Amino acid sequence: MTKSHASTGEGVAFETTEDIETPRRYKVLLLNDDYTTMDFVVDVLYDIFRRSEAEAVQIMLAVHENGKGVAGVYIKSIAEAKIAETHRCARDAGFPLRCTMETE
Ligand code: TYC
Repeated sequence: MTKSHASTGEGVAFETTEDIETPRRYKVLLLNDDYTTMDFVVDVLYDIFRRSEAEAVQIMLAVHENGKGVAGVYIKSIAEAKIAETHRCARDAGFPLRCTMETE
């Protein structure tokens, strides 16, 4: 049987903790507009951003009042996918709903 890396000190597999970085996180911001219905925004928050119904209503109202609000916080690839899905759903439904992302 060959010696394990742990016993020989060879290799780097068990010494990597110092160069593993925590992935940067991104806030996905929902933007207000005058045309998208409140119900549609609540559905997006529920279906795409996995918010509870109560949270979805609260976030939608905050965006309606303040112009923008955080739908969720994710690593980059997930944030991009959720934005793309939101824009596709909104376009398919004929609404101008937009979202953006920024670093947390
Ligand atoms: N302002 C919209 C209305 O009065 C509702 C709305 C809320 C639209 C949030 C977009 O991100 C949004 N129908």
